Amino acid sequence: MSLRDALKIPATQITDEAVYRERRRLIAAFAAAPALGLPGCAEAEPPAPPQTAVTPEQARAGFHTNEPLTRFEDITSYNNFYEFGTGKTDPSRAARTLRTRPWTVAVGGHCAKPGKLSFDDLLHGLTPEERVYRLRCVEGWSMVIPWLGVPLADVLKRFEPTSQAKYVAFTTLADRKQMPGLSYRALDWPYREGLRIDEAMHPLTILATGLYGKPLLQQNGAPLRLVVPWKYGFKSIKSIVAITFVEKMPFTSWNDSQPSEYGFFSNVNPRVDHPRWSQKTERRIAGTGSKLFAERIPTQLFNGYAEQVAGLYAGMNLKRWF
Ligand SMILES: Nc1nc2c(c(=O)[nH]1)N[C@H]1C(S)=C(S)[C@@H](COP(=O)(O)O)O[C@H]1N2
Ligand SMILES: [Mo]
Repeated sequence: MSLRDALKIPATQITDEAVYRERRRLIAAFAAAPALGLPGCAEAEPPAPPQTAVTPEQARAGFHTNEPLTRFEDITSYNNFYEFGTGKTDPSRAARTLRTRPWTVAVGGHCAKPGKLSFDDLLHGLTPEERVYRLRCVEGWSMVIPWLGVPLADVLKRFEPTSQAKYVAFTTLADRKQMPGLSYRALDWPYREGLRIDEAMHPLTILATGLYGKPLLQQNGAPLRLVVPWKYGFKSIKSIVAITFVEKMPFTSWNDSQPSEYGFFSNVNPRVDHPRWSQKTERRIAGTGSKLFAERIPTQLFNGYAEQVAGLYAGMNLKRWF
């Protein structure tokens, strides 16, 4: 199945110059509009996603960046993985107890072909491709990582989601024997995350299996984790054991823990501050020598991927749906 089929977009729209121009207009509108939406916009449910698409060429332009890469040793030693402790250096020390083979992922919900699959079956026929993406964490730091990953869409479409599949819910393993952090109720375990179906099917969204050409280490979410480069880091759920197609916006761990601080969408947006800190700038983990952080830089709308993803949120009040 082609990308176009997966997104159910007529061919005319994909090649249509007008679609491209409309996307440029939307990006400009997002950039110019005040953070607050129009008065009176108090929707209870998010608006239906618009039917927009990026061409494979436009998507590919998002797969690479010339920015300096974060060092392997920093990507693998400065982590958030609360199942192994809440300190940034806890996971690299504690996650060795996570056994990543054999590994099964249960895929079900609103789909024609649910199944329980091993890690290898899940990736059958797909060769992980290198994609250099920025990972933006909510607390003001970011990394530039050469991920190895497969498009999540290519995996999902095999299970034949039905029209009731409006969202995709993801669940991390929760095994007290392997994950010491589960003894503390830092979050309502298991760790859960979710995407709207069009976000899940977007070509920038990948299931990552490695970085710097090597299989993922446990602290980065082995054997497979989500990477959604235009969203804050907590959407990148690690060590996934279940993927479920659902009709309603699913439970997500951080939204459950602090609903006023973490929304369902969590798109990187410098104009929507976290209640306890500004989201306008970030520090790259791109230090040299003994320095971990580079100088502060302005955070970009959608983490710099507006060209590829702004169309998904056309007409949506990004302050209300943060
Ligand atoms: N299961 C699980 N996934 C998780 C987390 C977690 O605590 N548990 N932390 C999230 C957060 S807050 C961030 S910033 C990223 C960090 O990914 P990294 O350690 O590979 O940089 O993982 C996300 N995925
Ligand atoms: Mo994060």
